[in-house]
Amino acid sequence: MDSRVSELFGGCCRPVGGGGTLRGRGGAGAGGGSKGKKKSGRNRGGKANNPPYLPPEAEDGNIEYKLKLVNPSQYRFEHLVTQMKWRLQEGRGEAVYQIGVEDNGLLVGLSEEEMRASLKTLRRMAEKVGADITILREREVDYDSDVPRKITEVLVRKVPDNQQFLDLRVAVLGNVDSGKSTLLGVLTQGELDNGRGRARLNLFRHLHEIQSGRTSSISFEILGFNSKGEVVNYSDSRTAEEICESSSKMITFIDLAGHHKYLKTTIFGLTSYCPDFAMLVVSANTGIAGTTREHLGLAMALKVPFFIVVSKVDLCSKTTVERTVKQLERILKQPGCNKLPLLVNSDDDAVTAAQQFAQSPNITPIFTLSSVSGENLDLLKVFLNILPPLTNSKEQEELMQQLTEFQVDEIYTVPEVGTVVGGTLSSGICREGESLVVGPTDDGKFLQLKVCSIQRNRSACRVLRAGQAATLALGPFDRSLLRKGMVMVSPEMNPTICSVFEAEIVLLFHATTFRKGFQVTVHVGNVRQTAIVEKIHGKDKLRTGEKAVVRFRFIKHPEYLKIGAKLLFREGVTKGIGHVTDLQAIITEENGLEETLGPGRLTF
Ligand SMILES: Nc1nc2c(ncn2[C@@H]2O[C@H](COP(=O)(O)OP(=O)(O)OP(=O)(O)O)[C@@H](O)[C@H]2O)c(=O)[nH]1
Ligand SMILES: [Mg+2]
Repeated sequence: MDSRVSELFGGCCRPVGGGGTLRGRGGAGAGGGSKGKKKSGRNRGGKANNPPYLPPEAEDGNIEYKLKLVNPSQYRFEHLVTQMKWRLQEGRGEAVYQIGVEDNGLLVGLSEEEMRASLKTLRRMAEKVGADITILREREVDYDSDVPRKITEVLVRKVPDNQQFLDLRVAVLGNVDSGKSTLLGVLTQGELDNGRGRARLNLFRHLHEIQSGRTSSISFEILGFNSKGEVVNYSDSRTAEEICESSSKMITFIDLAGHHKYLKTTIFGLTSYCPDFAMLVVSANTGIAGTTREHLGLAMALKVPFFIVVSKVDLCSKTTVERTVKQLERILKQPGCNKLPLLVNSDDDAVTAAQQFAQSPNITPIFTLSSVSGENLDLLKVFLNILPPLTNSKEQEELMQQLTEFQVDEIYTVPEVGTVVGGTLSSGICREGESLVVGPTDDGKFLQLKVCSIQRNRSACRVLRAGQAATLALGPFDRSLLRKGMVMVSPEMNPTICSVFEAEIVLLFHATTFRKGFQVTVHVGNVRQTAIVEKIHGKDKLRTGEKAVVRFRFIKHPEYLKIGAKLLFREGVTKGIGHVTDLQAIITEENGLEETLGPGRLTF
């Protein structure tokens, strides 16, 4: 992590001039057609009458180029179907086909007749693998020919089977009152806001339904898309269960608090719920204010790819909106951020944004919209519909092969159900009725328990797979033995726990100097505890921007940590980031070895 990210946390904004903002480069049509020629961007086609190109087709990933698919032989058809299965696997159930494009990226284009026949074949292929197709965009290419030729970009999405929809988590960040909850209310309920919190109220009522559920400071909202790419939300479904049943893809938004006094909870939301992406909401009329910069810094520090929504454009003039966008572009281009802003103004831009964003974490799409007038809301939906997962099926399979590990983020007592924990399955598979161990307790033990039932998105689920968030009912298990930050793992795992660990850190901001004896709140995944700085290797103090390997000791109880885990710490204005490099393992009778409670033996 670049230490210059500290500018976002504590330093001031340093404007830099120059270009670099991408304004809708178009995907299939980039550089093709009159619109494309005016645009700038990495994948641009080039001068007029020169053949426009996309980057050459990648072997892996979920994007396939096909020049044409006219009347394939049976043998070729079977081959095409196998290939589609592979592309869908790469995109965890989603693939994008560019028709009329050669493997080297040359945008050749097809006549209307050829395109019609090719799409017919594509539809047959999709049917064969149990998928639906949706046309994302069509473009004309006009170089070197009088006859108009077309490129068509098609989304292929598998119809869900057995709750196996694609599930993406998006953490929602931004200053207090920037319109986060309102935007989520509008997206998930399907009704516009009145500017006085009506959409937000809808959401609160919805929260009320799950009274025994999540805390009021972190809430979850779901937005589904069906295999045809249409929105599935509460406007036509009554329950979360119905939404899940009709969706092929589910976006779970993690609504976080904007106010500074809830920063700890907001950090917890970002570190423990493992969001795939973050959405930073900035109010057009206030611009970068309050906690915006800090939230941006958090997403950067935790390497969560983020996009930006400039909200409330109905409240101000075009000039004010432009000023806010410029302000954001400046901060994004600063050396500490090094991002390439991409302003989304059309459906075409939204498709490009989703594809480019997934390919390069440096691209930062910016939307300008209103939750009251609904302006540009559709562009955000187009983007969310196409936004691909960052891991492919193979990586997902590998995670599922590992031993079961569930992070405990929330604990509740539900009448007639008993103790319930909420959190994420970070590896393996968890089934109803499974026996696991939970810990570490204050004295470093792991306790046996049984998973009585599992719920995802408030509907029953028999099998939980790695990467999925859920609530698990533990029956009569004593709630007072549990705390946030614990893990529930397979009994055969024998997890390493520690009170003392080392981390390579960079101090992002500190008012004076950071030295031995200093106490900070450490966040590592779902672990949040005060730790004391025991040693700074090779130095006796650290200043802002400096790096070092530091030894920390948790002050209350041991924790389950992993080498390589991202770490974030803060105390007042002091902030730092890094990763865990070593653990001083505590070895107890319970994990099958000798008893050396307290500072134990080094395992490295
Ligand atoms: N005119 C207008 N008002 C909006 C828009 N979006 C939100 N608001 C209003 O702004 C106010 C604050 O919105 P919230 O959604 O509660 O803001 P928030 O970002 O969730 O705030 P915290 O949860 O406190 O961090 C509400 O009164 C909304 O009605 C918009 O696009 N246009
Ligand atoms: Mg809110």
